[in-house]
Amino acid sequence: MFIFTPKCLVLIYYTFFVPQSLCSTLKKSTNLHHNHIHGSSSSSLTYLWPLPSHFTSGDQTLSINPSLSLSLVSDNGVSVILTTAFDRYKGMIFKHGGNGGGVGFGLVRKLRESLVKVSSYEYDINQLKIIVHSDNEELQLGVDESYTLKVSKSKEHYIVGEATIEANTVYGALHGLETFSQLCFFDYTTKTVQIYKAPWSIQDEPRFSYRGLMLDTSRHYLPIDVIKQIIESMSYAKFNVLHWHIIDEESFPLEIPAYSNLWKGSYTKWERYTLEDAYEIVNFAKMRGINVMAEMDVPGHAESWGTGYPDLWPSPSCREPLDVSKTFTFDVISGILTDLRKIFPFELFHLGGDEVNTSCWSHTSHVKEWLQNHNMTAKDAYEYFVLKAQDIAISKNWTPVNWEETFIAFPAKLHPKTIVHNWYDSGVCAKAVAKGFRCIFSNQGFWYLDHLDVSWDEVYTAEPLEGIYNASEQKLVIGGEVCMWGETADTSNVQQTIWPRAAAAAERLWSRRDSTSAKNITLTALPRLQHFRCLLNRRGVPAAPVTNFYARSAPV
Ligand code: CP6
Repeated sequence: MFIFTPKCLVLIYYTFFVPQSLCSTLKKSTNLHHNHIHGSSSSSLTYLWPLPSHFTSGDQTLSINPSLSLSLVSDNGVSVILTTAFDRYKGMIFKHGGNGGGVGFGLVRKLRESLVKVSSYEYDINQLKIIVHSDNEELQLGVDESYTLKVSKSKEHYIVGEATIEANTVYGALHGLETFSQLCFFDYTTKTVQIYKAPWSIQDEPRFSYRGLMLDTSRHYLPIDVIKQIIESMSYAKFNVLHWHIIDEESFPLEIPAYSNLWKGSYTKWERYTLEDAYEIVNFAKMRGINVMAEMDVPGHAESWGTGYPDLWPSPSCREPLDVSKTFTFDVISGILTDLRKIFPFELFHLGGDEVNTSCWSHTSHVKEWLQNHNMTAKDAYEYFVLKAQDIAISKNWTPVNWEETFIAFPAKLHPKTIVHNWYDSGVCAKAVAKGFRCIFSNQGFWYLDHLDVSWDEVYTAEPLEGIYNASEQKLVIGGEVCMWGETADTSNVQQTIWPRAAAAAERLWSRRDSTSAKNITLTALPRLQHFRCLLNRRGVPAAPVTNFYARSAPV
């Protein structure tokens, strides 16, 4: 339930009704309209986030027809992903109307358009052309996300302007649409949507193929609509993986048909996901170019499994880690993975493996006996458990991802396809790639969003390739991820905690390393990020202010 305290009302006001002008005049450095109207384009900033890898701009201002049409050029039919994305972006671009009245209601606009025949010659850009070279819409790690975007005014006055996105896949085209939408500004004087600094020529591609955000739905349940809002907002910053930390020790909110008592570990029957809910989330994400990587964290962080199946606990007083001595434990893991395979097509699956305290295994008589019979220490049994879970995942055609403790404990035994997920020790990715493993960077000192004392610039300057100099080792760092652990976040504050700092990591992961250097960070990155935060607010995302007085090193 949402409780409407006075603070909430203020928040809702700012979230949904804050006028664009208020948000963009909060800081004198974001006075972009002034710059553009007076044509000092070369000195003004490019208000794109994340910054494209290559771009050139000019000094023309182009108006966009609110009845902008889509021309799709592809080999094989019409892509629903692109047509629905086009409609979504049109809604965002023309949120304020923009056809004379300045009214945001589509109905009013349609009425006016039917009464007054709007000539397309009133506008410079009437059509957005999207060219996609491949009709393969499979979304996997390393999918081609590059695109080019060109916006220009024709030299011949009787031919109108052109806006063209060209990409190899629909997922590159989606990024092109996002960039196009960020070029569009509502001008309060003319009440039209305009693109400044045209002609634009943008050639863009991501620096890293894995750009993730982790959500934890075990510590606090997050309703499906909230997860969808977060996925939608992730696409604005060109994130491409939602790491869904579904289950943990506190609650088991997911339906598993093979072992239907498992979700008895949910908080309440209203705080759980059916497999259909999960499928809906995966599909919603795919429509936005985002993969969902599910996590089943074992053998630690799994106490909630035993609510439905107490046999998974070594004993009533030893509820974690899961009982390594029973075949039933691995039957349940296998059942979960079989059910989840039907829902999660992404090749990566996260098996956790972090923070495992095995001491109560050694203090539980039947487990102790099993260890002795198998000539194992408790640490050996931890390795045995993680590797067995890996084998099950691999047999179901998954690439395993594990938290760094597994690599620290038994690097030579991990399956060579394992992706090591750093969180604690800042040197782990360097060590992992030196041994030939792929790595995901999520260092808790910078990229744990629940650490409210980390300021946006500390998030921004964290570098996944720090200390890794060899080019072939650098390639093994597939990217990074910001983690929104759920102990302190639920529906009421989760988006404010994610944004805008997640966007700082998103630019680090997308844009070229030389454009994200610490130099001039407050001059170029800060006003652009403030602008992006306002864009989030205008699109209905309750992103917090960029700088605050609580953070360790809020820049001036
Ligand atoms: N839950 C799980 C957590 C954390 C981890 N795993 C965690 C540990 C330390 C901090 C924040 C989060 N809450 N399952 C570690 C990967 Cl500071």
